[in-house]
Amino acid sequence: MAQYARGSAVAVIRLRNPPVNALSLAVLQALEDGLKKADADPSVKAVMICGENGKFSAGADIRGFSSPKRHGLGLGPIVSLIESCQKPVVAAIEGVALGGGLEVALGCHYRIAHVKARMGLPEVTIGLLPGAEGTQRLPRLIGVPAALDMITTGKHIPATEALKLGLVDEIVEENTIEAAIRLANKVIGQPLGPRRLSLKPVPKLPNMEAFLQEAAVKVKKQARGCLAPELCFQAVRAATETPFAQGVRRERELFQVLLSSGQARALQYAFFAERAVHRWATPTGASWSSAAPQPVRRAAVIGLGTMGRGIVTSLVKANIPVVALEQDLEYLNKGRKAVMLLLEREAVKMEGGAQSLDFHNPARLQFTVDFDLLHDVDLVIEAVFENMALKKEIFHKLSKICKPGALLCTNTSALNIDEIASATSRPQQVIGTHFFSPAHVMRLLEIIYGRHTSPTAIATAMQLAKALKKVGVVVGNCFGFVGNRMMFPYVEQAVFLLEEGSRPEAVDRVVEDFGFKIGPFRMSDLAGLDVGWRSRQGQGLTGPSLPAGTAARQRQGQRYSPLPDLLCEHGRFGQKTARGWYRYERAGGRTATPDPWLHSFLAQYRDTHGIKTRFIDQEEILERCLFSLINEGFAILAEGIASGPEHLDVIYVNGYGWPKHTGGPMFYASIVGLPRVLAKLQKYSEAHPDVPRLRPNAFLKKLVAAGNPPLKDWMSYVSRQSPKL
Ligand code: 3H9
Repeated sequence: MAQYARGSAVAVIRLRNPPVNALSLAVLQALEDGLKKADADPSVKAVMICGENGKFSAGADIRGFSSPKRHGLGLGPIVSLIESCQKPVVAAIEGVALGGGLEVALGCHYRIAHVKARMGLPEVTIGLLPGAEGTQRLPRLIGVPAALDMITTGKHIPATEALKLGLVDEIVEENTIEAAIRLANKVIGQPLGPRRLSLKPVPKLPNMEAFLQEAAVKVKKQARGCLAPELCFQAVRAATETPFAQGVRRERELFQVLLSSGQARALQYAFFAERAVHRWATPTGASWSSAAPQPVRRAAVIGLGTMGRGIVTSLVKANIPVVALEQDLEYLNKGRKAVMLLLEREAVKMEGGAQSLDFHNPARLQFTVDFDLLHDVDLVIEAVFENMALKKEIFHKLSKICKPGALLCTNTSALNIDEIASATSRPQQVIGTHFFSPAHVMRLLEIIYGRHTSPTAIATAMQLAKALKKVGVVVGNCFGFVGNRMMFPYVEQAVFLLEEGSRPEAVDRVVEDFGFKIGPFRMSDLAGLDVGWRSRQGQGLTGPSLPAGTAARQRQGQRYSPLPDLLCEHGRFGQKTARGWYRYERAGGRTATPDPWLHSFLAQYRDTHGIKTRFIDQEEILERCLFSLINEGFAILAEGIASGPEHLDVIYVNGYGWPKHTGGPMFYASIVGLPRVLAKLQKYSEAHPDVPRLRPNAFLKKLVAAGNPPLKDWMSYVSRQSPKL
């Protein structure tokens, strides 16, 4: 609702819809009523609009877009009504003014903001555009380049930047509401014409056309198949070419196109999925609602390799004092230098610079080789390389040194948490925290509970994720957890496709055209082929421990491709050796070029193994890679490793570069339709009977048999799963 009140000459309209004052139908109605009342009351000389609870408004109610009535569409006319009011209207912006919230403020004649407020038009991030005339008013107020940047990226800007851009008239450090009322009183009687943005021309640029052309190319490139940024661009372009009213009509048309697109639905699903995973639960009944986190006042990180460095940086950025530990002085000094470099770079990007991070202060960041310094930390993150014996040795030591309540985290991408915990005297405090590289940049944190992990430990790890500004997703313990376990079949299919006739660049192109940031082969070159090679050697799949006489393309009766092993034997580790699935300009180079050597190597390989090269079309490439990954997702759900499909989707979108505008793998499967996914898996599985990961999972079959229920109902079928399936 919006509350109307009158004090002296200024009427106050307060947007009220906790927690973020979303502009629901009721709020819009009350806002409209309040405005009409104020306009009609001769004793009212000015109006002030603010929000309840220190927040202006986070915009239209996103849930309304998927309701059959499509609420929120009536906002544009209300913004016009504000602007045409005969009495000055002042917006008092506290907390956030986002989307429709900022559009309301743009309709006001004056805007005053608290110094800590943030503003933005984030509609693009949920697959829409600012549809309440924001694409037409903002460029008139702050110019085309700045408006285009805000609208096509959806970024939030701090009040200080808003002031520089001219988005707000004033910022205040104290009581914003009082300051806004003072301003409203001051401007009573002043002409409103110059304050009505719809009457202003769009500021000219000397080279508008050239600017727009360049911007169009940039937006398209960054959008990677996502529709909203391009349509946002077109709406702003309309502001530069047509009068206000016509621009508004164009904005509405484009808004409708986006609203009815599947992408908006997928992105809105992703928005709520990210919030849903905060409410974690485990099969034993532990959950977010009953578990309380422990405070983390001081942390330690063991191991300053690539992961450890990123984790230390992340903790320092979150203002958590850290002890960083290495095994000897040589590694410590190397690690310290690298961490300092990362922190300096981060400080440059941050408001307040190096001072705000204070990383030269030993009370905030201390480097050591002395384990005893960990005796009083609240949490330890072990980030040494993936070696079970080493990890167990460290955890054994930790359980002797650390104080009784300390949380012991292991950063691992696949190892068994229970086995690591068995090396300690307190397995209830051991938990997996799988960071993604670079750890100070990537948003995902997979949080893995073991058999004995306590609910407090899970709650504390989730709290840590929040403090680090990451999305924590709680999952169960299995080889590869959720993310990597689903990745194995995808990568396996990609390599099988090469055996059968495809090329790395063809597979990568199909996957990247689908919207992935990077295809499986470019990814493998980036990560280093030697990592997987070492792991396969450890598992006895290749290398000296492989029993003599093992068939080249079979392991334990299943199809196996030795291609990645052969590349490693040729010294092709990827970018680091300038050769992998592609060629690079130099060792460490980033520009992948298709490699004729590899093409003839593949041809020779097929000859050696009697494989007839065939043409593989894009559909087959995409389906075999994605559906095998999705199939594994159903196995994970059926086993209770994750508590819902949203968890898998949040992991894939935030940690594996899955295109957000398709919602994530499980949402994508629901859109493709489970019967189709099943039929295709059946077809590919029949063609490749020696590939178990193509065999449709029983849970998928069950959902299809149950009539393809909507994704939100899938989990209700898990417990009823028949053992026969
Ligand atoms: C729009 O305005 C279109 C217009 O152009 C008009 C067209 C005609 N609606 O994120 P949090 C919920 S489109 C409904 O956890 P934080 C959220 O789900 C809109 N619900 O807190 C959560 O619920 P729950 C453009 C919303 O402090 C709770 O509020 N605006 C909305 O970390 C708390 O949220 C946006 O895209 C909403 N608009 O972050 C802004 N917003 O507790 C989207 C939030 O049940 N919102 N909720 O899980 C945000 O970016 C963040 O929520 C915000 C707060 C920064 C505001």
